[in-house]
Amino acid sequence: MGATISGRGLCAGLLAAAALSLLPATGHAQGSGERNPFSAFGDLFTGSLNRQQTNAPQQQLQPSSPPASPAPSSGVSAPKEWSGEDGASGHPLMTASAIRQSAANFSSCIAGFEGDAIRRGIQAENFRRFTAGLTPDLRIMDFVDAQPEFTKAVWDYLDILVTDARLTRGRDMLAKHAAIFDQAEKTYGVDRYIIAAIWGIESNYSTQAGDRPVIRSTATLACVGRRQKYFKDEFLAALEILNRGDVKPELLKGSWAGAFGATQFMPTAFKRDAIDFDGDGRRNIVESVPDVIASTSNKFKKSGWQNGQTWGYEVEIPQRFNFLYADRSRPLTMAQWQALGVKRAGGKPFPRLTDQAYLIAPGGAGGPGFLMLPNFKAIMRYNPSEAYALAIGHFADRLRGGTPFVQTWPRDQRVLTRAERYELQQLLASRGFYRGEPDGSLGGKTQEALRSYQASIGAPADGFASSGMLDRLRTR
Ligand SMILES: [Ca+2]
Repeated sequence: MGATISGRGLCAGLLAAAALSLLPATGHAQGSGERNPFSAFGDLFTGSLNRQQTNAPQQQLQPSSPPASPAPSSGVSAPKEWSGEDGASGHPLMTASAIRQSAANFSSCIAGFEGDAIRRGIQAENFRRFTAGLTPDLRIMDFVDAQPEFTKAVWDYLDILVTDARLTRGRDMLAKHAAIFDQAEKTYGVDRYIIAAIWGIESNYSTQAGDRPVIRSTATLACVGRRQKYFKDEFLAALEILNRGDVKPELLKGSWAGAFGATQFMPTAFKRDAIDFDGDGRRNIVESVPDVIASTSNKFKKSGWQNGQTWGYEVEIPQRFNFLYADRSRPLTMAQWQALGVKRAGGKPFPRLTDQAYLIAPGGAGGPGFLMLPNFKAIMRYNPSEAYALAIGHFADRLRGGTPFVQTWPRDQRVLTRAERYELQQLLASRGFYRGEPDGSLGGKTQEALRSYQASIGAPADGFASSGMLDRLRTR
């Protein structure tokens, strides 16, 4: 499973890499597959981040050589914007020739889904209407296997996502739709500020929800590339949306992986969780604010959101702390954390000392710590990236009137590029700390190796692969 892909387009891989630097050990292993068809980190940050960040990542994704012409025998002219290159995953279905072959076979592939569509209650006539003239969007194949060279630190994402403009807009939306939020909170028991944060970060309050037709994207992915089985279900679920008339065909647009609407539901998630809250008979998460708020609240409720609790706390980690405690598989009670010297930032007490939480330190020993309560996992079920979930939780707190984080981030540090990550692994291997094959991705083995190295030089063993650590490895 590539760690750099998401349906949210170009920046997602960057965020995924940031998430990698957060918790490599567990990040690699998971991936709900729900909104996250490719990467362990999911469909990250649609609109807002993409659009603000488009330039750099797009440059990265420019083909290094001129796009190859489609094979003359294919009979399909591939969209010009596809690089025409083999995918980086090395998957046999991601080679340029396999992509061309699948594209040539696209119409018959789609026609082959008619029986399944009919079994789902879609009339043959509708199936043909919804799929008439459909062509593959091969540009998506570049996104599927993209491996961004440069990555951003978690504080960069927080800067980009938690802005005054977005907060102001969020407060306006909370005021404007207060009655709907009231009703949804009563019905689903999910904090309105979390829902408003999701809405703001996923689509900047419905203004940036993606512009790729969901039918075309999911059809492409169902017939071309390495995740066809997964996307067949998404494609058929998208057809069901049109067949029921929940969303108008011209408004069913979204990310390249098919996440759509104000809070970016994948079609299967829509099928499972979307709610008609305004009672017009349609579950319309594109146009209806009540449907958006209720559908998103319902999804959170099903993900185990605990009513009346928060997601976690910023904490101060004491000097000489043993960072092996910063392990998401090792929750402790607040009383135990206090006994270890961990304090709530800003001097406030923890409300309940019996709460269980796990510790993360996304900027290493030089940045803030966070104790994460069970609701943090509910946010991560929406999108399995720790950086994403932290941004959502913090945004929600700010909407509620909370302050910015108290502690500073190690802004002098830089997250490593892919080449630097590779070098870090090589250097750790040459010193006997790393035994795996260097691959440029910071998995659990690399983090363990880095911790051992840090301990050997008397540095805090936080496993944070910073530019400073690489410099240190280079020189001794
Ligand atoms: Ca409705």
